[in-house]
Amino acid sequence: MVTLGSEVVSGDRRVTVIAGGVGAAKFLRGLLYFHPNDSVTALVNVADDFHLHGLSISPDLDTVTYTLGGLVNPETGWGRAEETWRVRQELARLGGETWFNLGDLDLALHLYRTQRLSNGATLTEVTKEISTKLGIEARLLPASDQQIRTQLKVQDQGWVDFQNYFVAQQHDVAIEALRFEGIEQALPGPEVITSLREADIIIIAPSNPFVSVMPVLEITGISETVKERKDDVIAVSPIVGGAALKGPASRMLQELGFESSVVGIASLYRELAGALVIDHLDSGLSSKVESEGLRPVITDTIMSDPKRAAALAKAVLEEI
Ligand code: FO1
Repeated sequence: MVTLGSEVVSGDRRVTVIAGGVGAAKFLRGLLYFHPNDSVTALVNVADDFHLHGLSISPDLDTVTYTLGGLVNPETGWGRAEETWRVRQELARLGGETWFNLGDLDLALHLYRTQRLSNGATLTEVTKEISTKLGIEARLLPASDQQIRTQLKVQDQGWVDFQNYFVAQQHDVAIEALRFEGIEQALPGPEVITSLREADIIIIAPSNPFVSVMPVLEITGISETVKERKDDVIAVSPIVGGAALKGPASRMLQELGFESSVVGIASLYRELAGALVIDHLDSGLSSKVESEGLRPVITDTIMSDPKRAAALAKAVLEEI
């Protein structure tokens, strides 16, 4: 790291970020604001992926792609800005499935991906094609080219698919367990392990540890590789002041038997990361984070705009 007056220049260290959806996308956009874009790789969760209307939908990859391509809907953090909904309206008229909101512009991406996959391209290849066309210089890698599907055991319902839990039921139901269908057979994408081995820094993004980070880490060889690099791994807590900024991470921690705070996050990452970035609001818990074996790094972690996200990413790079 080179310091020029008050300006910090982050050099061209290779950074690999383990990423879920909205939180990770905001963090990556902040990082790319100042770090050489071609030195950054995002390993993106694919266990939220599913099929609807015969289309292959990859929500986390698309959230990262749209955010880094400057196309994301700023209100939701997913989907396209300036979206229109004519197809959805017509589907509703026909009595089709409209619980998962696919806008007209977004549909073009799913059509393209589905067509390319049915032609025999891999998800890694299609992701590269799309990100290149959208002018993204960072490398976006699906964690696997094989199908992995998160399922949650919901009280009184049994096992349900992730998007049913997350979108159709608005994650407003209690869960008892989770599993990743297909993960035993899945292999890491072709460049995934190399990107972890060659990275100077590995960052676990502020994503849900259970449904965004774990389904990446549990793919054969990934957690082993991350553990070997533990001293170069830093995680950013998605929990601030005891609550998740978005999504069900906080209640999942509780329901799955962990402390619903940065201490619960530290206990999940204790074998994987050397340091955990926590918010000033949680500074009172830093000694407990330390007791879990992670070095606490205290900074502002709320990414309310891209500049704050960049400041967070800078603080993370300065720590390792
Ligand atoms: N999230 C929602 O809460 N409701 C939706 O209708 C919805 C549609 C959607 C369409 C495309 C896409 O790429 C993402 C979409 N998401 C939607 C977000 C997504 O399902 C979740 O944020 C992630 O899977 C969790 O990381």
